[in-house]
Amino acid sequence: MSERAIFDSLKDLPLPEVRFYPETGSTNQDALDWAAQGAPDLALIVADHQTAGRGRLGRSWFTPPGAALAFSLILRPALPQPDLLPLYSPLGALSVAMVLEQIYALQPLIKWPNDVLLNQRKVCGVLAESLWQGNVLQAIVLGIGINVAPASVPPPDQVLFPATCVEDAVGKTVNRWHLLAEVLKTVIHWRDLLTTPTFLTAWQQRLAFKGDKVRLENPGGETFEGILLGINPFGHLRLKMNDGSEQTFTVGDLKLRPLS
Ligand code: BT5
Repeated sequence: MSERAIFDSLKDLPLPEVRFYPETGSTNQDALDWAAQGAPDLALIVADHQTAGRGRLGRSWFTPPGAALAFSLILRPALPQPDLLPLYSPLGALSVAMVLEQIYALQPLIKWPNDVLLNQRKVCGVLAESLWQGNVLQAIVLGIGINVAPASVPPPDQVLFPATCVEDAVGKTVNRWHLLAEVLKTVIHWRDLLTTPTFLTAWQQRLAFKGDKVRLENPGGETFEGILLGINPFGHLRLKMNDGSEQTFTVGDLKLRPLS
């Protein structure tokens, strides 16, 4: 792996600073620390190997060396709008899904709110974290992990949901840095469109398990079952419950599983 190849692939993007680490704990942690020290908007951290990659709720994210993409982009919203925070992980998922469609002719779906699936298996996870000073939002760290080569797929007993990688779906090797550049380009394009119907439509069109019976589980173990109808204009998930009523669920720490 050549560091030069990474910087070359990113050279046409408006990134003020890029840090590449052959190995680190978590690029999200690095980016939060860097943001606290004043990193500019669109500062980027990329790692080849994460030893403490993280998911939501203290879960871990597997990133072995030489096989995956793991990166964190620092976003400093010009007008900090905390109510838009729940839309940032879908922004990451939508961007990855669109690139997989456009470049590799794949048919990814987005498992609400933050996973990208290929053939009903997880190929990418997104973790958006925020940095606050008092009650003022300072920065958002958009962390994205993509399984590229087969070695990046965790063993089945280490995952809550089946996993896969881009190369298995494409059937040939994929240039990680090219994929990285395309995803970043797409994130930069869509970040300004979060409040538009176009963003919600693009997300909804790719929503996994639409019309299927699903179960949502909150961190307290409480479960909700219903037919997945779609998302509302705030990005909340809409379910038709067993009694025929419609209920919405905010993007949070809910686990979604198909029941079929
Ligand atoms: C996520 O959390 O899916 C968010 C993952 C975000 C990872 C990126 S990598 C760059 C940046 N730096 C970080 O430290 N994190 C971000 P969640 O929905 O909670 O899913 C976590 C679960 O996914 C784990 O508990 C495993 O079951 C499973 N998992 C772990 N590694 C995986 C992988 N490589 N591929 C597929 N599934 C995985």
